[in-house]
Amino acid sequence: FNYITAGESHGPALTAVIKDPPAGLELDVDEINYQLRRRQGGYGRGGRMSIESDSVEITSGVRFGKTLGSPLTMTIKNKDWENWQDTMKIEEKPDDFQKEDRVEKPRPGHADLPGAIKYNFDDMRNVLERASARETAARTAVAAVCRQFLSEFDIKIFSHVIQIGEVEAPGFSDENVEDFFSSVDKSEFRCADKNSEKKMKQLIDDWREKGDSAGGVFEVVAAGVPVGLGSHIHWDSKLDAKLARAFMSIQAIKGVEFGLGFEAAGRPGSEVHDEIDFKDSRGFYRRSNNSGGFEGGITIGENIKIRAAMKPIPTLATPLKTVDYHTKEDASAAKERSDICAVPAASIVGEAVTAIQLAQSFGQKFGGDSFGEIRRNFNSYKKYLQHI
Ligand code: EPS
Repeated sequence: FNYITAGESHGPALTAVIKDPPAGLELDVDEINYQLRRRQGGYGRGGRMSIESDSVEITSGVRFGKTLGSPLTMTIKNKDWENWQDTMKIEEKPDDFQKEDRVEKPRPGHADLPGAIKYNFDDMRNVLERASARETAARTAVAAVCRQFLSEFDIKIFSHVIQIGEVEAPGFSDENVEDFFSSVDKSEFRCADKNSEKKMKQLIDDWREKGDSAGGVFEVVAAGVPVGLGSHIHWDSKLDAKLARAFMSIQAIKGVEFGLGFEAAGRPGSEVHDEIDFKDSRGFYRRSNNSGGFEGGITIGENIKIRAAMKPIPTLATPLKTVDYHTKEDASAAKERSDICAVPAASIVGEAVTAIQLAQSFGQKFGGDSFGEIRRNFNSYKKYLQHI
C-alpha cells in the first residue's frame, strides 16, 4: 500500500496511485465514493464543497472488481476546474493574465511565504494550490482501499470531534465503540454530545461573523487491531511513530497524542500503565487502555486511540497583517474563498491516514503477493496466538 498523490486544488484533477496493492482484493467503488462523501461534510465548510461531489475513476490495477497487484490509479475530477481554466492553465500563460492576478500577499500560517522563497516563485498560487487540504481527498481514496482490506480482518476505524475552538465535548469509553460512533456519523460536527454540538455551532457562527476561523481537536479509534503490528527494533519501524508522522502530515495539524497523551506526564506511574490480565477466552489483555494501544511501538491488541490538534485555517475573511512579497510594503493577507472550520473533515482524514498506516503494517507483518496469501499468514498467526 505504498502510494503517491498528485494534483492542484483548482487543477483538472487529483490523482492517487497505490504502487503495490496485494492482488486479489475485492474492491467496491461505491464504498470508496462513500468515504469521499464523508470527508466533504461538516459544519463550517465554505462554498467549494457545494461545487464538488467527489468520486473516483479507476484507470489501472483492477479487473473484474479485483486488484491485479499492479499500480492502482484513481482520479478525482475537480469540478471547480471549469472556473479556473485560465488561472490554472497547463499551457502557456494567457495573454490577459495580469500581475494583479498573482497571489503575492502571503497568509500568516499558510505555506505561501516559505514555499515561494524555497521554490523561487513570484506567484504564491504555485504553492497554495498544492499545499491546499484538497489533497486529502486523494488520500481518503487511497485509505478507502486500505479500509476494505482491513475490514476483511475485522479492523474498523472511527473518529469524532472533541473540541472546536474553546468548546470541548466529552470523550468516549472503550465499551460500545460501534454504537457510539454510529451516532457521530449523523452529526454535522461529528460530535455525539448534543449540548456540545449546539455550542460548536454558535462558536463557528460567531467567529464566521467576525471574519475569523476555528481549529479544534479530533480523536481516531481503531478497533480490532491484532497484537504485534509495528516493532520496537528501529526508530522507523515503531507504528505509533509512523502514525504520528502521518497525522502531522495532514494539513493544519499541530499536535498528536496517544491514549492519555500529555496528561500521562503529570500522573504517577501507578495511574498510567495498563495492568495486564489473562483469560482463556481473550488471551492477554489490559485492565485499562491509557497507552492508546501501543507499547514499544507495537500494537498490544487494545483499541488504538489517537487525538490530533488542528490549528485554525489560515485564510481569514478579516485578514491579518503581512508584507507584499514584491514591494515589501505592509499589506493585508490574501483572501480566498475558504472554510471557516474543517475539523469534522479532518477527523475523516485522520481515519484515512490511520487506515493507510495500519494496512501497510499489516501487509509487512503478514506479507504476501496476493490477498489469499496474506489471509493464510494471518490465520496461522491467529492460531499461534491461541496457543501462547
Ligand atoms: C482550502 C481552501 C478551500 C477548501 C479546500 C482547502 O478551497 P477553495 O480555495 O477552492 O475554496 O474548500 O478544501 C477542499 C477543496 C477540499 O476538498 O477539502 C485550502 O486552502 O487548503
